[in-house]
This record gives sequence, structure tokens and C-alpha cells, in this order.
Amino acid sequence: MTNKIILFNGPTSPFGRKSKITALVQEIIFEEKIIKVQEAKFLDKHNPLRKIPTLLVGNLTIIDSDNICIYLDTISNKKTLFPKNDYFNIVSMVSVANGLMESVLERRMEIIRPNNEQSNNFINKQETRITRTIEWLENNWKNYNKDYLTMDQIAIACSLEYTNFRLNSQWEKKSPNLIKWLDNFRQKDFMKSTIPLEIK
Ligand SMILES: N[C@@H](CCC(=O)N[C@@H](CS)C(=O)NCC(=O)O)C(=O)O
Repeated sequence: MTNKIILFNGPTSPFGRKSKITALVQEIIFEEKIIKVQEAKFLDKHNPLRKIPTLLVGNLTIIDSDNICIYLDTISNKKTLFPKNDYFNIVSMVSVANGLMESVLERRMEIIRPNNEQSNNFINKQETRITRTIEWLENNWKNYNKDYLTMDQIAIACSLEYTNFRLNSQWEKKSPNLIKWLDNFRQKDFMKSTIPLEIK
């Protein structure tokens, strides 16, 4: 009997979105449980960081979206999202996209704190990093496999859409290459079915 796969996820997490897309494109059968991570005490026994995404596979817990994506890719019969010939380029670009997601998330966490606890310095630092990272991707990301789906494409698409969702879409005016590519990429079913939604 194969183990049931449970993905603990949130409604808006870009890291969770990247993991869910990987499961969808790699045709892995899984159950998604959308949780309120701040209240999810039960998660602590699996993941002491209490973060989403967290993947349970029987007795095995997989922590961190990168590990989850590699796991899902490894158990799939579909074509790998991490082709060997560009492996290190792909995983490095995934790390840049992760950093962008993290900065957008950190900025968001800061601006929802009470006014007297917010640091403008911290917010400015994140915004500068966000702008610099997108500019860098515009000029440096080669999209190594235009006709083949790779993990960096998924991660970069999730990070740019998360920027639009939590910050704004100013970058689009200055990034003709990225927006041209994203406009096409976001038509894919797995992008459309995983758009982040705020639950009231
Ligand atoms: N490096 C982690 C980052 C995951 C992460 O930051 N998740 C956020 C939601 S987007 C979270 O669970 N935050 C809960 C908290 O900080 O309390 C990954 O790639 O999975």
C-alpha cells in the first residue's frame, strides 16, 4: 500500500503554491489541507518551525518547499522539473525566486504590525531588495528551457504573482522580458487553479 500524501498549505503562501503546482504537474495524488498556520499547534510535532508548506508521507515529514518539490519530482513518472544539464542554474534561480517571496512576505508581516512596532528601515530594505531582484531577473534569467517545464519557471512565476498580490505590479513596466513570458505562462491551468486568494 502506498502512503497517503498530505500537503499542509495556506490560501496565499507562494511557497505552498510552488509545492502544489509541482504536485499537480507531476501528477502526484495528494490531499491538500488549507490551515491557518499561526493557530496550527498540531503542526508543531511534525514541523517545529510551524511553517507551511509541510508535507506528510506516512511517517515521513518533509519540511521546506524546496525539499517538498524535489521529493514530488523524484517519485513522479513524469519528466523531471530539474533536468541534469541545467541543474545548478535552475536551483540557483529557484533560490532567487524564494528570496523574492521571502522579502515580499517579510515586508507584508512588518506592515501589518501595530504602527508603533513597525520599522521603516526594515520595510525599505525589503522593498529595495524586491526591486533589485526583479531587475536582476529581467536582465539575467535566461529561461534555460523554453519548451520544457522546469522548477525555476514555476518558482519565478509564483514569486512575481505574489509580488503583485502583496505589493504592486510596478515592476511590469520596467520588465518587458519577464512580463511577456509571465503573461503567457500564467495561462497554464496549474497557474490559473492556484491563484492566491485572501480568505476573510
Ligand atoms: N523556506 C520555507 C518558507 C516557508 C514560509 O515562510 N512559510 C510561511 C507562509 S508563506 C509560514 O508558514 N509562516 C508562518 C509563520 O511565520 O508563523 C519554504 O520554502 O517552505
